Amino acid sequence: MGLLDGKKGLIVGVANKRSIAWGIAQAAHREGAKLAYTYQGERLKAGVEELAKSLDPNAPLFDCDVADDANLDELFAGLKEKFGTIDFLVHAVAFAKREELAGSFLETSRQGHALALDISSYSLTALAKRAAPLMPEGGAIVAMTYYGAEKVIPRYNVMGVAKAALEASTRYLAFDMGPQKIRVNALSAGPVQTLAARGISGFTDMMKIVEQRAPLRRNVELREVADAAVFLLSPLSSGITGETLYVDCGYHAVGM
Ligand code: NAD
Ligand code: 0WE
Repeated sequence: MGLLDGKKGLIVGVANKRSIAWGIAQAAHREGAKLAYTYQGERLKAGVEELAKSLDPNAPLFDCDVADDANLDELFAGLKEKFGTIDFLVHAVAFAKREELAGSFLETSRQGHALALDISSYSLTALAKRAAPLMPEGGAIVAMTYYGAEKVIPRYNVMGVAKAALEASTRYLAFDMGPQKIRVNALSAGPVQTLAARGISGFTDMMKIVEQRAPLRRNVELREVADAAVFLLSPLSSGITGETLYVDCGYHAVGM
């Protein structure tokens, strides 16, 4: 008996085998879910296709740029055709221009702010709005966030502002979608070595600091993040919505 037996879900944000979205897909599959995926453009298609097919040769795949409303409409039309209804949605997408994640937040440009908020925050609302009609019997939505939403993490900069907006969005969406029995939660993961983390200067040092200061004295594993996501998608969390769940080995609980 799996926690997600008979459930269908859409996973947004797989880039490669290190992606948090892929970890969640594997855990959801293990618990019995049937999955559809999006990939961001032709460049990522073959890789995501290979991963998706390794779990289910029939998994539906859709090209999707979350900044494009028409593209999102096509995605949900296609998903409706393939799955009819869905039970859950995983949002694991973030983007800011590289230069915004270096130097000081003071230097954030108007355009850089708008782009980061569009891709990393508004996209959740855009997806949720279109997912709702496919969830007539209720459902669950999980979005990935990070501690930089709540406290200053040097160089996370405008992404911290975007994640704060994302977390606030989960609460407003939870309020609006609750009457339709759709739960909306955020999962705040500690640092994980992924494509989005690679090339961020000082990332390895940050992981060392977590190892020293987190109550569990180690970094979180992708498997642990994925299992917590499954919990938020499953009936085990039926009373939880509008929440941000930290899966960070306790780092967020420590003040000094
Ligand atoms: P990743 O690079 O594997 O995933 C990021 C995904 O965002 C990619 O699949 C990319 O294609 C997608 N994306 C970016 N712009 C897009 C667009 N315009 N349209 C569609 N897709 C787009 O990295 P990840 O670390 O797995 O990131 C997934 C989520 O987890 C992000 O929200 C990130 O902020 C969050 N997160 C990551 C960490 C970490 O340390 N890696 C920690 C906490 C939260
Ligand atoms: O959310 C993230 C990273 C998201 C991200 C990553 C990139 C790298 C490539 C968004 N946009 C881009 N744009 C690029 O061009 N994380 C939680 C991982 C992360 O990123 C940091 C961190 C942590 C942790 C940046 C600075 C400081 C800490």
